[in-house]
Amino acid sequence: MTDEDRHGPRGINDEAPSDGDPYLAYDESTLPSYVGLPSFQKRPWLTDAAALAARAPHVAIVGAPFDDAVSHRPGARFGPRAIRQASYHAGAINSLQLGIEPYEWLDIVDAGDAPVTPMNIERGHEVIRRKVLEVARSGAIPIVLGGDHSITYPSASAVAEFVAPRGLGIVHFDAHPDAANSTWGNLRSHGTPMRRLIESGAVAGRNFVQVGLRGYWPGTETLEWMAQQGMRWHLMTEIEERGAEAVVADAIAQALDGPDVIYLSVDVDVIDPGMAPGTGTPEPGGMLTRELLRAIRQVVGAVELAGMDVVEVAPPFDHADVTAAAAHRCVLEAISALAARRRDAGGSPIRGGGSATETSGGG
Ligand SMILES: [Mn+2]
Repeated sequence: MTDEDRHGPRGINDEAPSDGDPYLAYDESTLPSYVGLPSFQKRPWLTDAAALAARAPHVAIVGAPFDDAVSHRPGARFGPRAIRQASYHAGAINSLQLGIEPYEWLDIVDAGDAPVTPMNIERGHEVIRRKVLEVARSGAIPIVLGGDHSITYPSASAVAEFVAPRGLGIVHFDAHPDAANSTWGNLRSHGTPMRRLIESGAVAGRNFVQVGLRGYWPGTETLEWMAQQGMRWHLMTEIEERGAEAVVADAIAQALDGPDVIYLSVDVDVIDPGMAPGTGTPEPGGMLTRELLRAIRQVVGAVELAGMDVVEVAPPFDHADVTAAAAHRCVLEAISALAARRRDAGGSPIRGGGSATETSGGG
């Protein structure tokens, strides 16, 4: 242990301090996850655009607490808070899956929530679009916590605008394709964002790749439209037959067939509702949580990630926070894979970023 470490904030697995005031031994980042403000993983809460631009973090969490566009059970507006709280870790984290401590390689902040208000879909989408664009322009990869899936329209539009003229591919995990033209006449529902993204030119249909589709929706008219756009999709039955890893490898190649950067959209309802019941339109027969977490490591490890969202966590229908925890780990897996990419590309570790000491809240 170095001198610097000895005099820095203590983690819960460090020995008791032998000097100084023991009652001041822990700072905000190393106190337990249930103490203090629930920013994502207790990362610095940095909502101001100028401060964000000055810091230029590698990754910024963005909340999109919006669910005015759902067709069935509401509640995803409470998703960002539930996901932020679904952690028992404080201080540094160590990915056992990837053998890396992400904060040693990436500066990660929580940029707060887009300033949505209820009962106004257009306004909600516009403030989400602006917030995500602001984060992308700071140099950070935005990781957006939904919110219903309609938020992918403004969020991925902002990322597409930022990366232009480079093309953007989308890998989309979901039970549903969300590519209908309208839902009871509404063009901005959570059943339509993927069609809007293709129609607006934000992403080419042939680079829009969906994984995990199943159930009884949509009808053939929508599927025909999707095929006409060149969209590629992989049904849950294909995962059952070929295994997720082979299917996800195909999805990555299809999304990158032209573009060289990827937006990853994860609807938590791609997971079987037995493992993720807290969602608005549950569809039995989905992926295992562990399959999805592995798939996220696979995607983020293989592509240049420009943005990501995790959506449709509806806490009122959750049990024991199991769905929120799955969504939270989707984010941690992506962060860990981003860190591993930086390391494996010969990048340098960083110091600080809010918590430099070794600590963990295992148990
Ligand atoms: Mn969806």
